[in-house]
Amino acid sequence: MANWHEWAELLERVREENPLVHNITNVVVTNWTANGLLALGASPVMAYAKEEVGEMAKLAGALVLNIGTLNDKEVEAMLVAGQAANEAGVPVIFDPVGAGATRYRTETARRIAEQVKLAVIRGNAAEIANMIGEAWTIKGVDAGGGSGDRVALAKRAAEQLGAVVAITGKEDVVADGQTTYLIQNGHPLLTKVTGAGCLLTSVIGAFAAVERDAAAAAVAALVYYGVAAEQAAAKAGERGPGSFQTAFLDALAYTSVDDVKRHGRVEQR
Ligand code: ATP
Ligand code: TZP
Ligand code: MG
Ligand code: MG
Repeated sequence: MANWHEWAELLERVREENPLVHNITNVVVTNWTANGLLALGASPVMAYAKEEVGEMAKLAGALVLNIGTLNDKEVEAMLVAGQAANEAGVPVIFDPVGAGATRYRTETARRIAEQVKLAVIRGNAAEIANMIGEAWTIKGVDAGGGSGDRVALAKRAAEQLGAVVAITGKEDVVADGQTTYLIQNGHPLLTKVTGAGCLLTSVIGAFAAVERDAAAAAVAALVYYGVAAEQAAAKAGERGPGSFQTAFLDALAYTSVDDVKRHGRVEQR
């Protein structure tokens, strides 16, 4: 494995380059995503109209597509933006929120993956399984009680979808078809903050904007995010999810490359 400690330094590159991240995301997490990207040191923009998304995507360092509260108009804009980003060589990161919960979500997630070249797809195990036609229980937008080999699932999905796949949960798995990485950082309180996954997908976008190796960008983003959550939980976890959420936003800003190298738990499989 390329030394993941080297990849951890991408955090500094994000902060130096302050990349523009174009998000077409859901109504639940819009403000949280913008604030999280600002705390990290990236520059967020949300733009949804099909009349402008192609132009915006081409200006950005990365495009993030998220189907959390999808509708036809937005999906059309996602396809326009995705294709413009592909033409301009801008990496596209996809969050298939709720794929498998309804037919519309599953079909849309697959359609986006077919029509747009995706650099990274990040979701819970159920969403990723359903994208490749495998059954896995899902409860609304949250991972259901399904169980299975998540490492093997990530590998299959990366091969079939031709993208780096990140499956998150208690333990995160990143697969690029050849190599698989396991990241053991994070905190259970992240599951009590809506949009913790969605913001993470946009954070991967910020890292992908400064690093063309999408697996390196995804691993670096995940380990940074998990370490930030651990620091936030140590400071404010006892007070509950509200205090944790605020502390986590702060931790996204102050977590350093050194913290990530010191506390990161990454293995290659
Ligand atoms: P879900 O739809 O299942 O809620 P999500 O899209 O919100 O998923 P998560 O899988 O919860 O996304 O991942 C968001 C972040 O939370 C990741 O950094 C992940 O490592 C972390 N995380 C999730 N569950 C746990 C846990 N039980 N312990 C530690 N970290 C966790
Ligand atoms: N409903 C539709 S999108 C959304 C909810 C609750 C946010 C999901 O965010 P995450 O990051 O998957 O927890
Ligand atoms: Mg969640
Ligand atoms: Mg999610």
